[in-house]
Amino acid sequence: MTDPWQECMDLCVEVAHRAGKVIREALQEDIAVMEKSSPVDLVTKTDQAVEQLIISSIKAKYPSHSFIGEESVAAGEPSILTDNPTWIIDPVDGTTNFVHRFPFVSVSIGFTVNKEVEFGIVYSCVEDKMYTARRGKGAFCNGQPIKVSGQEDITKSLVLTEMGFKKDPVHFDTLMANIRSILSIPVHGIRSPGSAAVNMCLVACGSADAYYHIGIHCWDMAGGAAVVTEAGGVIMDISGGPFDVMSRRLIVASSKAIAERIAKEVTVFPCGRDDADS
Ligand code: LIP
Repeated sequence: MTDPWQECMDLCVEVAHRAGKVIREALQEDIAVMEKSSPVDLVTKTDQAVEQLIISSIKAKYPSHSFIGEESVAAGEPSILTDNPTWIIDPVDGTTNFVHRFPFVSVSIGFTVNKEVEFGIVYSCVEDKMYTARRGKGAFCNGQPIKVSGQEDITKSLVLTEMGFKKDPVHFDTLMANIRSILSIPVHGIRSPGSAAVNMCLVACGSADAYYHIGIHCWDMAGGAAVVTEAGGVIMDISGGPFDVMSRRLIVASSKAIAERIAKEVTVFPCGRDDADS
């Protein structure tokens, strides 16, 4: 029996490669920077053009599918996840990195059916690393199998997190207090590469042992969720409950022990949901 979604995944990889080429070419030009929700929430014409390229290429073959794209939502489209086959797209994950030519910039695409992630791809296009994962069939980087570090001792772990955009006192003070709590365990270190999707893939390939974040979006997480899960990683809500791709928060880790310890240490602050207005 043919796998109905493999053809979609093959198209996804081909389109992501084309999108990555557009991003790399844009890095050679001047970059006009625009602001979204704040002076540190950036967007560029490349974000918008790449999302248009991805959605139009997929829609041409699958017109009945649904799409949730970061820049489409920013332009007023709803971000509602239904049972319909849905493509969840971040055209340039790590836009601030892109603007500064900091080399962690990725195209992130997750594909869901009945609200379950069937496959995910994250193309770290400056590094030219294509991470792919199909549900139940393993995770790969440029076609080579990848797996998490398997680290279970948090005192021997490298942890990733991000600073996000919100700088109001509640978010900022809690975010900094959480970093202090994690560092005080102690852990070997904390890093903030600046792309949620790349962060999840760094855990998936064993280059880091955990990543936690409150305040990102479904388009940052959907692609990497498949990659880290299929690489043998653990993915859960920041509270320790089940992961919810619309919840704007997550923990991924090399083991349940590390994920659960982070859930215990971190104080959660409210960040809304992607489907809150639906
Ligand atoms: C970014 C995330 C990053 C986070 C930023 C932003 P974008 O996504 O990948 O981890 O720190 O606040 O959310 O906006 O570049 O697609």
